Amino acid sequence: MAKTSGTYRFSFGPWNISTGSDPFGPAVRKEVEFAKKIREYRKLGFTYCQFHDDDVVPADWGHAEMTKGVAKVKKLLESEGLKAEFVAPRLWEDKRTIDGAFTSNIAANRRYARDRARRCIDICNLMGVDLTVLWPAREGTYIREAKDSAQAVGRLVEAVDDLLAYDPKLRIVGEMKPNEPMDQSYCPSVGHFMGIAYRTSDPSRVGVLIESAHSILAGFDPSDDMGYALWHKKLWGVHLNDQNGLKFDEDKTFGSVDLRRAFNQVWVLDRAGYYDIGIVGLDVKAMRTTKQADGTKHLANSLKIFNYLLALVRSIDANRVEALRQAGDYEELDLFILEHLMGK
Ligand code: XUL
Ligand code: MN
Repeated sequence: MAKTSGTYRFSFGPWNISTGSDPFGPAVRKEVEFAKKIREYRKLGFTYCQFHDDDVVPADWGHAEMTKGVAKVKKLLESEGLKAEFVAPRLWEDKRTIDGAFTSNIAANRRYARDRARRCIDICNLMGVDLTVLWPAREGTYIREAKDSAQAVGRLVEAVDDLLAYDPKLRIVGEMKPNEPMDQSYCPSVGHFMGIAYRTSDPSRVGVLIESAHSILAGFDPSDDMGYALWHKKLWGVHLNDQNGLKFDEDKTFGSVDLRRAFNQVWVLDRAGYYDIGIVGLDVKAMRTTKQADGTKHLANSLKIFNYLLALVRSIDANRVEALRQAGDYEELDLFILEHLMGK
């Protein structure tokens, strides 16, 4: 990837402009047509799109139809000066994935998951991207006795290996989340997926995408998760957002719950030169109360907050931080950071 000298590139997915439906109520905003969503990207300051396979073309299209459909989307992106960041297989909506995809107890359903994921890699190739994301949404259980947990881990390794073999140029990132929709995921954290990555046939092509809300739901600080993955040189994607405590995955505007926690994420990313490594994805959701005309504000606002925090990260007196670290004066460091955040 070309050096961008400190300049970040931003992405989101079409699902981030949503109708506001939730498990307890229907849509409150009209579905925005796909091409119209794509035309919003540049206006909002974004240059990369994230896709699920069926955001690009329906999952039941045959090869010829799929090839044509992908070419159409690629052309649309090009006409807007946009690029795809990744295409991810949506392995959680089809009836064959009700009880898991790669870890289903039913062999035919595991084959469906494998074939659907391979087809997604075909779409990646047609779109000209070398990156896919595995969010193992249903690779877990509602009750412990439902599956063999040790066997499930092996099945996840096999699934990743299958894709690595299917395309020798492909890079795969796992996006881990501890729960929701399942009671308990088999791969709940960044560290869990890292263990899997190192057991695959080519660990150099397996990394992670860290979502702030998912780390918070697991009880971790997202910036520490990022530091962990960065040391391993495996942080190839982020989904920045925010989360108010341990409840359903909220996908709130970046920094809207805990500015200092958001500041720390930007700090860790910027110190590691993430701008040369990956793209900043903002996996944020509008509040249900948001009006149709304001259905993209959460995206623009998240990007704005990122840039405000970036300015704070870059303007902090790093020598003072280091001196306070050396002195072990964390009370003073605490105040120094808070004052910096408050513009004092
Ligand atoms: C799920 C989640 C997904 C993935 C893309 O919580 O974050 O939106 O990011 O499938
Ligand atoms: Mn996400």
